[in-house]
Amino acid sequence: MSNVAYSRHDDIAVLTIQNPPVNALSLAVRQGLMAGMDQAEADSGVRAVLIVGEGRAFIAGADITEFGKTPQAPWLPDVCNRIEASPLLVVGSMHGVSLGGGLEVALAAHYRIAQPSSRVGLPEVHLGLIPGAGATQRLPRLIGVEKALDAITTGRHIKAPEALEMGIIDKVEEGDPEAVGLAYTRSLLDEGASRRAVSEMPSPQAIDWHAAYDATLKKGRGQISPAQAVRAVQASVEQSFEEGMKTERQMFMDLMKTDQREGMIHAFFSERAVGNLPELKGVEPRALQSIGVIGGGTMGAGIATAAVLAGFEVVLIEMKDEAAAAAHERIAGNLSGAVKRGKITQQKFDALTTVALTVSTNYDSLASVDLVVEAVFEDMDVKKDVFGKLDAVCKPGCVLATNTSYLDVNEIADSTSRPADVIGLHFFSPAHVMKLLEVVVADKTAADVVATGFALGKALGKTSVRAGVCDGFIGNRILATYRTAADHMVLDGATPYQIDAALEKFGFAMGPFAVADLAGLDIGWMTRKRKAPTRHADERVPTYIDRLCEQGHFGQKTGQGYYIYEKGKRGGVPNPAITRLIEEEQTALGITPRAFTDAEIVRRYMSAMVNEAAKVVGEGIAKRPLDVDMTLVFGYGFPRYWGGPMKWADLQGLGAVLSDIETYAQEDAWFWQPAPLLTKLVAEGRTFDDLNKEAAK
Ligand code: 3H9
Repeated sequence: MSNVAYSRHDDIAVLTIQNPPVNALSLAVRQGLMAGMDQAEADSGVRAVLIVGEGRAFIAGADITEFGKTPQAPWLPDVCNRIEASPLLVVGSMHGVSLGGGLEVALAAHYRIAQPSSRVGLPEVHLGLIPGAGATQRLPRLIGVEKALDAITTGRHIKAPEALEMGIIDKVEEGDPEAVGLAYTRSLLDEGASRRAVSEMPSPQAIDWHAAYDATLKKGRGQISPAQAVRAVQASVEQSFEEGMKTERQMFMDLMKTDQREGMIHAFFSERAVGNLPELKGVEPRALQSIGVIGGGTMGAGIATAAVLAGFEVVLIEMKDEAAAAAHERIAGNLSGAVKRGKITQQKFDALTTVALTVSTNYDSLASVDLVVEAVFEDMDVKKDVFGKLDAVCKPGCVLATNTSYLDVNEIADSTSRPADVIGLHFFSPAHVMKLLEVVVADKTAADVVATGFALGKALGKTSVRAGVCDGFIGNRILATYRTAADHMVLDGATPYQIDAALEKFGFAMGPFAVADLAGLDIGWMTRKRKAPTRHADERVPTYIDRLCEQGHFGQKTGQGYYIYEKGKRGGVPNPAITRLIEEEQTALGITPRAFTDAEIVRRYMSAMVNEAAKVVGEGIAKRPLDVDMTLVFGYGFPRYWGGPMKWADLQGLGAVLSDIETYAQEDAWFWQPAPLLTKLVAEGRTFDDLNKEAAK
């Protein structure tokens, strides 16, 4: 059955794409477009063709589910060339989104009209690809190289009014897409407008390709597709249209075979699967209108900021008047950042800081809220005290959430009279910016409370991941392990600076030591003290950094940590005191430092991460490997183009990762105990992705 309907309105043929939910360009749609063009040209009296999409979008692009399979004819570039070459006048009427191949179909049309609310874009780079159906050749001819490079290398969604200004579309008009498209086509016919093929427009002007390529490569932190896009656009200047199309096709096919393409498509689907939990099927979340926040420090203020921005009424509780005033100021500061970035108006700012937000020192103000998030000091007794007060004042059915990063949510829940209403909602700082939310499900948490946690995450624009209860949940537990691997390498001879540089080259936003400085070294110091009594005798724990903390140096906030930070300067320079402290510890432990290659640093760091992640999945703390992948990508700066650590491990081959772990275990059998799940998968010849697929059945 064709997914493209043919209809006729006087001398205009209308091709309506019908492939829900987003009109992806599947084989049937490509065949339907070809057949529709043939029919229109054979239909006597037809002078023009209008292409529209049914449902919520014009076309969201090529069908991503077909990637990795042998491409079947007709290929999309040929479909686009077929449309453009038609002797009839072809018009595209766009609504919703027109992305990737969807915009390429529109660029093959001779004229484009769009709804004011619609968006266009070429997001292929976010899938590890470049546009593969002519956009790298047509767009520069239509709007010039610089604007085309901006659209193609960023993959950003461009709103119709801006697209009009850029010259991507010809007209913006509100109305039914078919009706508006027909009226526009009619006016073009009446004016005697001629066919206008973008491929026949003159070649665009060259730019400094070297500089553009280098800048794009650097910005992508190792991601190759945006830089390849620069090369493809270069071909639009230096080659004929036909040759340029061949160059683009070759690059597209080459990128299709890369690990980065696989990683990014894994991320695309995992991002959508992460909130799709079998336990939530058919479970309705509780109604959410007002949110309470306990504690107005950086975290509490960030959560309150995110909540007012999402339209919730917020009641924030602080202990004293001065702290309440400081919390209000912090939230206002966050919101004025949103005004500066043009995200909200000054008028909205005024409403959010007055009407939507109440700051109080009285718990009774929480009597009618639907959900409370506690973000007070990380101490079990303090938390239990807060939950006791919440238990007393909150209405029945109110969700009681803790933002703890590692404390036992079961213990907190059991300290109340309503453990089924208690859940962990672990935000990441700054909470109004960071995308990740760990929804921590305790033993007695009710299913509709879990659903409410996910609903809140969605309303706040977060990517929410389900986690079970353990020390550190998914993210911080894995972080503790790979951080330890980095610490061990420092003791053995790699410098923190070499480690940071190697991991940044691998694609992390920041290396682990720069991150520690940013988060505050006092956090790790406190954790080491907390864990000291239960530490196993074989555990290697470096203490050199404790010496720095003892002197009151906690990283960026005090100006000194692994790096020294000068006021007004971005980033820091290596701290010579650290080098000295490391040498002293090596001497005390009788270690002769050895050299590490960058490759070994990455391998050890990643092996530690994957091994702990496999334990987290094996123990059911994360339900699926993809939950770990999304936690690391959205909360820990893991390079999206690897898809996440579990996907990275699949791409390396699990056997190779296990064999590395077994090799490292010969030096430190305590730290490098292979995860039973990893050993099992290797023995069975299966991958982490097999587990994801089984969970989706
Ligand atoms: C390309 O075009 C290459 C060409 O240059 C060259 C080819 C030769 N294919 O996100 P949602 C599914 S590359 C298949 O939840 P929203 C999605 O998985 C492509 N399926 O909704 C989900 O399925 P389910 C360039 C797709 O409203 C459902 O649709 N295009 C595709 O939040 C709803 O999606 C892109 O990269 C697809 N192309 O967002 C666009 N797109 O219900 C990628 C969506 O089973 N897509 N699905 O979970 C998006 O950015 C968003 O999905 C979109 C809608 C903005 C469209």
